Amino acid sequence: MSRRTGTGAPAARRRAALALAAALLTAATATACGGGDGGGGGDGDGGGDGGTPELTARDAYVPEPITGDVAAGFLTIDNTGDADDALTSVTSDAAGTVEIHETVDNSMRRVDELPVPADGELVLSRGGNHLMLLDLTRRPTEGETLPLTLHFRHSEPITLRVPVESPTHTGQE
Ligand SMILES: [Cu+2]
Repeated sequence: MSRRTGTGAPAARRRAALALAAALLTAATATACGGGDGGGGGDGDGGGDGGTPELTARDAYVPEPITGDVAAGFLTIDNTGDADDALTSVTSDAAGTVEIHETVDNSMRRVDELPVPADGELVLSRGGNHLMLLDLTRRPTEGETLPLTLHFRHSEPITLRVPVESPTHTGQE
């Protein structure tokens, strides 16, 4: 157990945390989090046609993490409106940082935002897009809830109490 304090290497610590999280994300065959491998996506969304996005969040959960370093978050955001929106950031009193990750070719990477298309949905689920809660204030345990606030490009923020489920919970049933 080498415990390092204040050597100013948060990147290394974060990398380790992300690798751990990757392992937690089930058989997603996820190798590792690309952590900071920019990329930038670059498929700008087409802005609205003057319509309005109507967002609701459902089926949110956080599997109980094995350590207190990092936890994953999953949920679905429905857009019943007639304009596109995008999830641009997530915040939580329970975590210092919440990152938005996507999974491409079986590896995860951080993205700046994810689209919530008009009359569509954004699904965050195991093996796919997900949230990564870093710098947790303490290890969440099954049965409690965590506060999570979703921020969007156009819509008002949505604040949730997200239940902490068993480590193997999938949200399917
Ligand atoms: Cu990830």
